[in-house]
Amino acid sequence: MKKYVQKNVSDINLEDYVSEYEGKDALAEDLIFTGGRKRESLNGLWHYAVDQYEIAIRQHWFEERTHDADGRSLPVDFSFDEWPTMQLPCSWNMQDRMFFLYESSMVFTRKFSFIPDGDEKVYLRIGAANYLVRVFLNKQYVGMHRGGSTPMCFDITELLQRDNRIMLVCDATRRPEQVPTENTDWFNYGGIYRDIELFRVPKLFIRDFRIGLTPGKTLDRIHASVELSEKKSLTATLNLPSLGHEVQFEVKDGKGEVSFRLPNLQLWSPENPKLYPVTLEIPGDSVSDTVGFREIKAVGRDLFLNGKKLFLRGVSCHEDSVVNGKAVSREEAIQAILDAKEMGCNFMRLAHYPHHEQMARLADSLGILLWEEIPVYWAIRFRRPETYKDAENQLKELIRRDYNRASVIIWSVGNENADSDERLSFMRRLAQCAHRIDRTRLVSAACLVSFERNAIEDRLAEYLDVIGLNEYYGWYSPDFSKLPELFENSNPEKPVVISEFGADALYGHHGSKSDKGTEDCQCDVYEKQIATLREIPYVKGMAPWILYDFRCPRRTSVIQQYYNRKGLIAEDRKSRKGAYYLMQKFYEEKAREE
Ligand code: GCB
Repeated sequence: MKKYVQKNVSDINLEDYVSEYEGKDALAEDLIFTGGRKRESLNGLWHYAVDQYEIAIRQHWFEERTHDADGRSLPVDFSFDEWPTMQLPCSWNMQDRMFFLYESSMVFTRKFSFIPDGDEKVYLRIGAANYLVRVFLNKQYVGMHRGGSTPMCFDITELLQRDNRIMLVCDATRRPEQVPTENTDWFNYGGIYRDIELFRVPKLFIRDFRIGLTPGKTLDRIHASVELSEKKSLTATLNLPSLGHEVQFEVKDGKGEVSFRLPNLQLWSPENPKLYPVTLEIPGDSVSDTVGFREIKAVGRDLFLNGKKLFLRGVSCHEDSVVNGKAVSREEAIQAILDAKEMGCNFMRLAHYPHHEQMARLADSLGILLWEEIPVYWAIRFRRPETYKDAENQLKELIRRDYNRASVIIWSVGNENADSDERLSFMRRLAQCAHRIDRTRLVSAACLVSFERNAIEDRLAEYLDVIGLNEYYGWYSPDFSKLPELFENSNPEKPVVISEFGADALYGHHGSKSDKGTEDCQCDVYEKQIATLREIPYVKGMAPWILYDFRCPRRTSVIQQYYNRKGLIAEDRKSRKGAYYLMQKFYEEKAREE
């Protein structure tokens, strides 16, 4: 009792109540390969409380001290099982008007039972929680995760019981040192908004499994690698049943790789999204996946897919839904791909952070190429080593999550940050990291332009394979004649992909071409952009901004009403603006040229 009272009193004067939770971060290396594994879902109704003052962690609610050592009841500020409930996963902003603009901490808790099954390990995996989440199980602190869009795994084997209480404290505060920072051009949805699951694995298990086509002349060589949970040596078996191919290889000290030819392979492409089931087995464990095999290459100023010249007919896309916020449903994800395909796209830029992993799986099976990105976005604090670590970890988590997805061809290490030595060093290290871990994809970023010389000029370009360029001629830069001039003044050694261009338009709002916010003005910008871009030999693709109008607190004009209106389709995902059809016509022509 004495201890508790003292603690409680000291809590109210505690300046640093956070540091005791530091240093137990779930990182990319902690992720486990989940393909083919049985999952036990913890999605469903969770009790919740709004916790603006972070009392849950200040007062150690997870300890559930409701009685003193002599059994006398104590006053407490929580009542877990009487709190209201919320269906997780979700963006809390969409659950109640009261939470619409809430950007701080929320506590979630539930009970669940667990039946142990022999000598196993158990991992808790959360698909994503924005931005910080701290995990507590059965009165113990398990660990935390930073980064609002990538998955995390926690080993909870030792803490699990038959009857369990889990508590998640999710903090959506925007902070300058995070990735992204406090200032973005999208809505900061809070919550545990992707699946919460348990995975049981044997003591010695397959932690990571990667497979893909080896870049080269013959395009029939497969490369696979495995990482075990322990530094053991054994024989692994890889099986591609539909090709009648099985191969065994040695794993030494927990790591192994194999390379072999498959002459009767059909390559994956948007036109022929051929996928093969594959399994990997070690004694006592096995995983599986469904994968496509393709080669993406940049040579000089050209892009090649499976040895054939490629033009990226793309569109950018946010993860944002009027109804579900950032927790877009599977149906909405499918619809986004189909709306893009109907416009003639073979490519989507998933801006500006890792979207739900289902997106790349759907892109694999529906046939669309992807650019995936981490939120190294406006005003990153490039000097802070911890900020770099956070960004690099998000990149590694994304690559680990989606390595086996044939649809993903580009990792983007960031978007629009002003030139400085710190920015160059930060983003160069990220690009080098992506290249080091993945030799089968291209690395890009939305690069810079020199305004004095009006030319594409970015010191970062040296470390990239593709130069991404966001340009808003006809919109933020009203003098459109500067765009052809920019291209004339530039002589890039690498393919350029226009990662953004666009203009705002409120669906159904008409006027003159110079009336900002009308469809007519948006169409005018698109017509000029298309006419210019189609003539530039080194422009090897484009991803206009953006497929759907999306929520954004920065956008307060009468036209915008808290939406960025640059969508080719309105936020209802139905109303197509005139510019959608202009792009469709252009992409039809482009496709015919191929
Ligand atoms: C940009 C940003 C994007 C914004 C867009 C705009 O350059 O990359 O995130 O939403 O411009 O609409 O201003």
